[in-house]
Amino acid sequence: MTEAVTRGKSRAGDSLRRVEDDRLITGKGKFTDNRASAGELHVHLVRSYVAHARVASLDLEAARQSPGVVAVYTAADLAADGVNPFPAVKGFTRPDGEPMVHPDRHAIAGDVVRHVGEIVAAVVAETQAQAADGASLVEVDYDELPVTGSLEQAVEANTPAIWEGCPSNAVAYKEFGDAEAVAQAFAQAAHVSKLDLRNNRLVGNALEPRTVLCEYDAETGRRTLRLGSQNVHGLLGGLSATLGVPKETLRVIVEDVGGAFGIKSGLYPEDVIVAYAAAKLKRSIRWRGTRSEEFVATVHGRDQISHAELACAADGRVLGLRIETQGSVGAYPTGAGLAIPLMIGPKVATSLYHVPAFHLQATAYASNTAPLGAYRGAGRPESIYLMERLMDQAAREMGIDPVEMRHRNFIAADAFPYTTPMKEVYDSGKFGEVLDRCIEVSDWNGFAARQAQSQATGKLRGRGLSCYIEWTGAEWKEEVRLEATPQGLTCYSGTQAMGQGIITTYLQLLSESLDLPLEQLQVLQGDTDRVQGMGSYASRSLYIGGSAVKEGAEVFLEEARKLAAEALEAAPEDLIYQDGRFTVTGTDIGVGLLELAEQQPDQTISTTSSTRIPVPSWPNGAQVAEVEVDPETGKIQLQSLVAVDDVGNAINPMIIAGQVHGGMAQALGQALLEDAVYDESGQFVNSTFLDYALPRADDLPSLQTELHPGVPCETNPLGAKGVGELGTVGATPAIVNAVLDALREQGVTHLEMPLTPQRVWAALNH
Ligand code: SMO
Repeated sequence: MTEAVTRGKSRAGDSLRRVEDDRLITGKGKFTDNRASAGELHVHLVRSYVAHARVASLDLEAARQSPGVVAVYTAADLAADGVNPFPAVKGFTRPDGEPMVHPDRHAIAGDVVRHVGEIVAAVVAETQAQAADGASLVEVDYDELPVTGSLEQAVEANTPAIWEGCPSNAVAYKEFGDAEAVAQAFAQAAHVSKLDLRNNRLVGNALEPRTVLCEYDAETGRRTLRLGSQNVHGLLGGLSATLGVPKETLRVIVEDVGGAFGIKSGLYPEDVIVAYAAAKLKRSIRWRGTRSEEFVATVHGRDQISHAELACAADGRVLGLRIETQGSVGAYPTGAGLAIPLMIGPKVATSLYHVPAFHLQATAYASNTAPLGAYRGAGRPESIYLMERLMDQAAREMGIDPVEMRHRNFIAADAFPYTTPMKEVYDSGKFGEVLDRCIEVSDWNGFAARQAQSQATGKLRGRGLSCYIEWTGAEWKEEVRLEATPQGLTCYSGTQAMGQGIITTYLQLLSESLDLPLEQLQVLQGDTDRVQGMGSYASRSLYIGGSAVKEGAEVFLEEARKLAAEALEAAPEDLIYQDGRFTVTGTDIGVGLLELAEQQPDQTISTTSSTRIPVPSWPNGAQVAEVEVDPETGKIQLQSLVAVDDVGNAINPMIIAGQVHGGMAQALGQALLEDAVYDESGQFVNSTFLDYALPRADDLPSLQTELHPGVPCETNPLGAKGVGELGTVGATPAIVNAVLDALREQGVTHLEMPLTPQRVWAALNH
């Protein structure tokens, strides 16, 4: 690790301070809501307060007469103007093998609303306050329908069907592995551990609520949508299909994004409504989401129930694993909402263990709740939580040390490439070494002394462990364009910054490859007119997009070398490139890169290249948590949390540490605090920060993170493994396992997340 620098040259491996931060922490961020647009109008959305109903009537007259109101739209207006439902989600089958059917999702609901917060009308006015006033005058009559208010209700027999043609609310199903082989393994087992648990439903709660601004170009009729999105081209595609207009008539621009974590990766109804109104009224239109709206109208994360059984030999070696998972998709399916329980989670269901026999059945259920989607980890936290709870339980039941239990089951360091029962190929890993290092750093073996100290103050102390691996990726290709002008060099990338420091990381790669100082380099993202690419999610940016940056720099230098050879009348191979300058070997005749750009007819040197990394990376690690529980109140205080991670080659260790820290905090939220609760009538009970608890600074101890060196990824030129979600995947089970360890002597063997003081106290006083 070298000294942090902000100017001059940098390279892979530097803990370069984030170039983004100076601007972001001094109020110079360019978030969508910071941008004023001349003559803009404001939208206020009328949202359903019931979970399931026929919209019997809508009275818009009073709203239309309200001061400042310019227009009021309903589903009928959008339909009359050719707006389509959201693109259908395809490729899934129901439990009976028939193709999945799902109701059309409209930007503004038509006849039926299926969750609280669904939009039934949009009021456009000169000011935000006038739009809100107008919206308050919209009269909606709902004929209420029977409600399936939660996943738990949906999985029960005979609950009200909420999608036509889907009588059981079981909307899609997948099965993996070999049921027969698993049955045989269980028949031979010395011990079987069984576990039922729930993975609590979470709200993403990005620091920046969504704002959508659409500008209308009167001359061309072209619309520019500005918002925080993880994937401008994905959004453009969905928007153009839904609006029924060619992509060329739309442009999507993303500037700064105040946190996304998956929830800003897809098309939202608000995007469609704002773009629709802009064309209809030929004005700029803004929707600014309130925190309350974000609770009920962004996609939610997790929400799964699982039953798992682990068959072991007498020495603790796993013989077989059987899992049944029920995942919620909410009121309407999103691609991610289905893929998470049915495809992505299962990819790591056997985690970093050798599991000889494996069988998994996953079913997705509809309910009258907000749609589910991606949220940091998206399937991997659910699978790893299940596996690590099961590993700890099996170890305890068999009287095996939990560290030893893992060691007996790790995929061996000499077994790579290793093909899992899910047919995934792990390229590299040293799981045993990583765990041993985490045991050492966390002083696992010095626990007894700390436990005695806690006891002396009347507290119960526990230590917990988790080992984890992550599938990362999807959309395995990225394109970059490098463009040198006399002013400097710009790299255009279709991956997307959203606070994760990717610009800094790319600048390091560019500075190293091009041997140029940082002040001559910039990275441009988030504009469908200027970049190509598939955006940022699933920890894909660095190892796919960064690999594309590195290869793009090589392609660019190749082209520049040719141009320099012409300019210097020398053979390309006789040129030496150093410090941004080509020099003819053995002379001082040369030309600088930017100077060379200036000599070109259009004063530009530009190359475009595309890089394919066709396989995932497999970051992995181990975490140890220690907690103190106050038996009087049930309150848990996290005392320490240590992570040792294998992220392959580290491009910026400081940024990685920040990513892991943030992930750990989010994981603590799920473990101890957060739960989006719907009641039986489909009301979202705790949809405000008064009732939905996010982690705060004093919930967290000083976090310790370390990277395990020497396990580069074998399948991309950077040798990097994705890191964005890793901390979240690992910390949740470590914390819960620690709490269960603390309560073990009291006979508590199971608790559901979040481990609130009430739940802990009740378990201690049952
Ligand atoms: S949960 Mo992510 O942005 O794939």
